[in-house]
Amino acid sequence: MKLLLLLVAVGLCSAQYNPNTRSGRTSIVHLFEWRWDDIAAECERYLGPNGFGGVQISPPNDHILVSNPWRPWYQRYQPISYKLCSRSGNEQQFRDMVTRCNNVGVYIYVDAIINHMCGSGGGSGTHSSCGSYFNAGARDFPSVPFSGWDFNDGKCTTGSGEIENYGDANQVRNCRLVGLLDLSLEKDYVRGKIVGFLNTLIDIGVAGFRFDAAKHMWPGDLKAITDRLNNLNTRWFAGGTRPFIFQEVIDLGGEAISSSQYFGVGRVTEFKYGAKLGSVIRKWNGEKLSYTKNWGEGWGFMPNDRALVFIDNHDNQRGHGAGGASILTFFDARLYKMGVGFMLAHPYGFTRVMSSYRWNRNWVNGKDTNDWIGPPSNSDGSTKSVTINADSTCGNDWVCEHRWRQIKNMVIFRNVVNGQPFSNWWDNGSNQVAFGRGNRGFIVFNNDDWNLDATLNTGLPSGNYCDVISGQKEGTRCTGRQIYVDGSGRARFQISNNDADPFAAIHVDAKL
Ligand code: AAO
Repeated sequence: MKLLLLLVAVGLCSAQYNPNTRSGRTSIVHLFEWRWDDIAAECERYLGPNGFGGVQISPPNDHILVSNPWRPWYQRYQPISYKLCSRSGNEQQFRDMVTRCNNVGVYIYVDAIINHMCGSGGGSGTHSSCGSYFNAGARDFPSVPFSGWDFNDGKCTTGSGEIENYGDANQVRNCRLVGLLDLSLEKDYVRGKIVGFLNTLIDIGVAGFRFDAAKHMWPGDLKAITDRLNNLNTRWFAGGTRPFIFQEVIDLGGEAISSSQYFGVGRVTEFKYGAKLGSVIRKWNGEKLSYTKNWGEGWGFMPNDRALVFIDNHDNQRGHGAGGASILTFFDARLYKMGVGFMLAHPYGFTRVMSSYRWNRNWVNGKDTNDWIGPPSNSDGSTKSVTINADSTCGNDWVCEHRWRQIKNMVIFRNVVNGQPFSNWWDNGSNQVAFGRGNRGFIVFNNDDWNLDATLNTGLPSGNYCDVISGQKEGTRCTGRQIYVDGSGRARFQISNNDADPFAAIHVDAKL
């Protein structure tokens, strides 16, 4: 009996909800559209040394090449086959990246596009990243192979064959999402092809998957697929480790499909998180930072141990997907850093940091007509590499939010306070708040239009601390402001509303 209980406990710990990050590493970063060679280098030179747990990569498999508009980022969300050649590199480069990142304890999470193939109007020819022949109109994808039998055309009941009403779960799951040919995941043959693709990736050494468009797949089909996945590669992971699963389900309420239907399969993206926090930090709709005292489940979010949280993602930073105008992005850098800082300090959810490339936005009637623009690229369409400047920022229009001092230091903060309770909350009834994580870390925000000057109970041991937002500890010195915590754990914070970053954070590893 005791052995059985132990086995159950071990099973739960190593289940699909566990991110499988190396012990003490608590966040992943989405290196959107990065090349495999650049990711491998970034794991070694930056992510490993700075405590990042892993990388969500762009879809690694064969995808359509779209010419109008020219090579948009979204072409990678239109699979042609499961061969591993994409805009980010070939199979050899992919394997090399996984090995090099794993070897420095930074694991790879694959964006898996398994709901559909390319759009119905994708044409026929060999315009795919691997040069594979296909014929979208004829539903012919010989490199898998898939044929007409493998799609849901017959099951969809709308006249257009498209999803017309998100209030009807059958439509959402059996019809086409924006024209994308919808795979029939109830078929054992189709499941087998997808399982084969995912198991190939697992055997190469990846640690888990984002299931794209999970809302558009039946949870039972996803369960049947995940149950057939291999355990992770024992070259890097303990025997019996299950792949981490997080599913893209947009649930802002008011539709037929809810996140909770997917909890049996794995974690789920909590889209309310970034939408709400964006409103709070922008002070829209009467929101105040002081209202976040019960942030998390208290705000109607899904259970903590099921949530994958983020401030923005590759869709809603450019008006795709959901969340709307409140979403904070690097374009609003000052507010964005506060938002990401809040997320990384707060215990709720498993955190994902976004890393983007820059493009010129062009607003026309509330829509960015440049929302399609792909990664920085050369004239032949190949993606430019990520260059690193002397000050450790990135060149070639790669934004590298994850390298911003404030964000990188908060990724470290989250590791330092891992497992500690939410504690020592303080607020001024408006937009000045502070909270700690047990006796390991403390953060203070001033999002009001006046100065903050308060002596607060931090819960930290007495001593001099380096604020990791205005600077950081380098050797024995602090490049930013210093905070003195007295013998009773109290410290005075003065944060001007005009500070470059109107927040401060201290933790025990930044004690001087
Ligand atoms: C492209 C072209 C299309 C063309 C198609 C095929 O843009 O014009 O027809 O190719 O040729 C990405 C791009 C798409 C692109 C696609 C394929 O975003 O523009 O289509 O690649 O290249 C829904 C899904 C969600 C999806 C999101 C974009 O539920 O899964 O749309 N995200 C993922 C990826 C995304 C990718 C795909 C899926 C496809 O992250 O990058 O698409 O692989 C409601 C629903 C949401 C729904 C949104 C948008 O949201 O709830 O489920 O997301 O609508 O349709 C308020 C509501 C909120 C609502 C929102 C927007 O906020 O509260 O619920 O308004 O109405």
